[in-house]
Amino acid sequence: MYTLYYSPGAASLVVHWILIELDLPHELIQLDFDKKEQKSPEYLALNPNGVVPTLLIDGKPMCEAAAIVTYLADSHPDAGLSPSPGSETRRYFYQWVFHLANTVQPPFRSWWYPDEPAGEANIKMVKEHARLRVESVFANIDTHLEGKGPYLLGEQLSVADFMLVMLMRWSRGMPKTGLDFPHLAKLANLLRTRPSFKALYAAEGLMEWV
Ligand SMILES: N[C@@H](CCC(=O)N[C@@H](CS)C(=O)NCC(=O)O)C(=O)O
Repeated sequence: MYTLYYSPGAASLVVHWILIELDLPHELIQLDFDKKEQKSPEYLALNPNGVVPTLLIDGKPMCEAAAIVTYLADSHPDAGLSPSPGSETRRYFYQWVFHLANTVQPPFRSWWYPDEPAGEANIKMVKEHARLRVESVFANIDTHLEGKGPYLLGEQLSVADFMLVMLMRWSRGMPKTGLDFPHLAKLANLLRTRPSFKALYAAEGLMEWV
């Protein structure tokens, strides 16, 4: 049994989406960020960083969105959302999942929490740097997809693609969004037409970026 601590549209979104995609029974616990519920002592005992997602698996907490979706995909190999460990495709799967988590996701944290890196006085500069960084990494991924798409692993859909689409969604308020890159847009549209996307939006009460 799975229990997901989430906030609508946050980094928990990809975990929620994969739980739906894999048709895994799960319970949802929404944390109210306005009330700072993610910083409560009870929640910090599960996730000391005070962020979502946390997934309880048989009552034990697991953190980090990219790690969780990789684990879920590996635990349900029949769905084919992660290549077999040891295979050549798996090599590139690791490359993409780590790239998304290590290189693409951090500037989004700066974009959405712009006071964190250098305080209130530097918000404008931090946001400008974050959006330039996102544009640059999105441009590189778009070039990759142009030659080797439609998914990050070519014809093989994987949880890395779901993660990428979540990150693209976070760019919706930027001057140049993920959808302005043609091959990223093509990938996003392939995933946004999946029934799981509609179910995810209904469950989280999301309206924008459909
Ligand atoms: N590396 C973490 C990052 C999680 C993260 O930054 N989550 C944000 C929402 S997108 C959060 O919980 N923010 C609330 C806060 O920082 O107080 C992961 O991928 O799971």
